[in-house]
Amino acid sequence: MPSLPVQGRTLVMGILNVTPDSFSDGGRWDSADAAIARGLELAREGADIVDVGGESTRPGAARVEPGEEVTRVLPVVEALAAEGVPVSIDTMRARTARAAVDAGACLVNDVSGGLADPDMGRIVAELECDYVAMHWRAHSTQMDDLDVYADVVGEVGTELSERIGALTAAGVDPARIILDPGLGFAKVADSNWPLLARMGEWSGGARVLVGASRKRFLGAAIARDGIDASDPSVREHATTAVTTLAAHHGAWAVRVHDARAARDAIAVASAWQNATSTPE
Ligand code: PMM
Repeated sequence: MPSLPVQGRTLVMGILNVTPDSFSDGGRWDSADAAIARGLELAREGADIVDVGGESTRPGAARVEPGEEVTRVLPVVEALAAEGVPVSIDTMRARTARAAVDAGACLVNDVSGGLADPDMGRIVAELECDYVAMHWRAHSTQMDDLDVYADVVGEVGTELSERIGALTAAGVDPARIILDPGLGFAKVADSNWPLLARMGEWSGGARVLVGASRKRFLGAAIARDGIDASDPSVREHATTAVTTLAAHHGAWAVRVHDARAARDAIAVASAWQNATSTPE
């Protein structure tokens, strides 16, 4: 089974949504064959990990039946792992996480940080795999109403610490937990930027995953006359800018649609960083 790479640079997690309705790539890879081909392409283009998801979490999305989620993701996880591609499973359900890890996934990416399924902590502890705990307040039908913070950095930090407490109480090794600020989840435009700019304050030294790719808050930042930033693909250059900055500030990984652009940005950030520490 392929395992998580260790590279000494920010890793690239390529997004592979096997769904009909995700906000940027929904419907493009919703047959197993198309999804597997896309996963292999992401790996060729530089993704260190391919993140396979079978349930859209775009704002307003309805939940998918558990059986349908497993049917969508399992053949894709199995085929990519068999080809030696490190795979993460993007799910809020412990049952899907277990099936995917049994099929070869090496990382569980849970946008709810264990809040959506009370069995998640126990199952991840049993699976002994790495686990992304993302900051989350509610399912997609309600999340935009929960962008209510007096101090977004402090509150996200506190709520993530509570998740770490619950997960470790369920037996998860804290060193296995990667934190994610949940950009766009219960965060409309302005709440996202302090979480990026002040990563060290809410993360408490844990590994950080940044998932900004093509999200609405980037569209809001780049909107100007002549630019229709309501189309997610128009936000790609802004995504690459975030990747460069996230890599410069030591993010463990970025979760992106365009793996090649992310690898180029990370290479630039590494070259810059190396030059600052090399004597003239
Ligand atoms: N965003 C989406 C889905 N899964 N997982 C993590 N860890 N972090 C994110 O920000 C995140 C995620 C929604 O975006 P998509 O529809 O492009 O997958």
